[in-house]
Amino acid sequence: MTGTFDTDTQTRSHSDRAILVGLYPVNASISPELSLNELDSLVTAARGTVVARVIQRRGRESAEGGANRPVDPATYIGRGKAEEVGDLVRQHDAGLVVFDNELSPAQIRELERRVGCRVIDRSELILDIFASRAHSRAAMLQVELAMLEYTAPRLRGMWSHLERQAGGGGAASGGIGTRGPGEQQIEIDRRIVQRRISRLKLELERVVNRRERQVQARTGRVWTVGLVGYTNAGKSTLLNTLTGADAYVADQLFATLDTVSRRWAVRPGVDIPLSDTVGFVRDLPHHLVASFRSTLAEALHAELLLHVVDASHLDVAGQVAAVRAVLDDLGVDHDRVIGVLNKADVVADPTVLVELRTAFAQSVTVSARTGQGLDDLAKLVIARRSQDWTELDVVIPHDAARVASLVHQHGDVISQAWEDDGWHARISIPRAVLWQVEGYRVGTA
Ligand SMILES: Nc1nc2c(ncn2[C@@H]2O[C@H](COP(=O)(O)OP(=O)(O)OP(=O)(O)O)[C@@H](O)[C@H]2O)c(=O)[nH]1
Ligand SMILES: [Mg+2]
Repeated sequence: MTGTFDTDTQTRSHSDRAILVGLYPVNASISPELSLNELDSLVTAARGTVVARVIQRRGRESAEGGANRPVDPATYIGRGKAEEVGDLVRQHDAGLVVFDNELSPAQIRELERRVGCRVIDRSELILDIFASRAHSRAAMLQVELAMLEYTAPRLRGMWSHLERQAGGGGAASGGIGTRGPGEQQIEIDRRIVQRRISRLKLELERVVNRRERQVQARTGRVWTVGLVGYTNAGKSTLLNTLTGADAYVADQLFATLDTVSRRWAVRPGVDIPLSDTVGFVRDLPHHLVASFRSTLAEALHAELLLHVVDASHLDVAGQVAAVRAVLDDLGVDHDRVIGVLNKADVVADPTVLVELRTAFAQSVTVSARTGQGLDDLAKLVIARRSQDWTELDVVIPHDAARVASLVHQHGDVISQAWEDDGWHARISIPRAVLWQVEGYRVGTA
């Protein structure tokens, strides 16, 4: 798939030089600077360079206008401002204008005409990053699906525009013979797109189901932990530190697109499957949320979720709120979430941590980089698990191999010895399977 920016460094010229534009109400919930900082990081993640920023303010956010109300329906930011952006494009030799706001296909066309280069919005930029990062079959399917679903209404938009053109004659509009060839072509394109979307959805379901079965077969476990959080919060770093894995870590947005699962030895003899997943972002294009739902679902199935937070980030409260909104949307119960306040090593103001703690029912302050707080995290997780699990001593006779293998499949062996009368072990197992070993229990509980 082709990216928004030229990746070939030889030809990198004006096409990777971008200008950011944002329109914000005076009482916006997020500061325009912070919002554009994030857009800047997104452009960097797509291998572009930001050469200028334009902020446009408009009146207070009104109930009926919503956050996305344009200054002018045709140009979104107004003609004067569009002209200003056009001047900047020429002055900086830019090849792309990226809007922080969502634009309609008609607005994009009008703006491109006025500023003299390609115009995209934040959603399209995010789709572009995902497209260039997708490697696994599931991720590629999800990205293609999101892109097609993004394209489908645009084809519709073009179609209605042609319809208007063809139907210019008043009463005759829509009658036989008024359908132009362009319109027919778009109608066909739409059908092709719809068919492809259905096929992708089916295939995606198959891939995800297969993977779920593999994960289940591999772990055979009922109690797992999932990492969730804003992009760049440090989820993959935490996975690596805790499990010794080598998941890809980078100071860029959306470094991870796939779910990976590794064993985390929370204490000797006890390991728990821990899974990493795609990061969240404010106003994630809903097509992406929808198509990544299946990947997210894998992580969200976990009994316990660790919401990893970059406590050093300027907009940490906004990021926590954005993640929570997605979790709520996916029906995750807050009780199942522990806050992991990460990057404590670079938090300048400790009062931030105090405030953040109040946002979670339960939380722990850590640094995935220095290892600070990770013991506390493990203890917290063990404590949570012990609500669903129990520890006991058993003696299982050598001829009861079925029971021993049940213990190995579902539980953990904390200590063991083989003696004449059988296998002596201290084990930890889910309460759900306790009845199957109850008969072999020895000593006090
Ligand atoms: N100072 C500091 N930096 C950290 C810490 N944890 C992670 N980082 C850095 O934060 C950046 C992002 O880390 P990742 O682990 O890739 O973050 P992620 O949450 O997996 O991000 P995505 O996969 O993009 O969603 C990297 O540059 C890490 O080195 C930490 O505890 N302290
Ligand atoms: Mg990651």
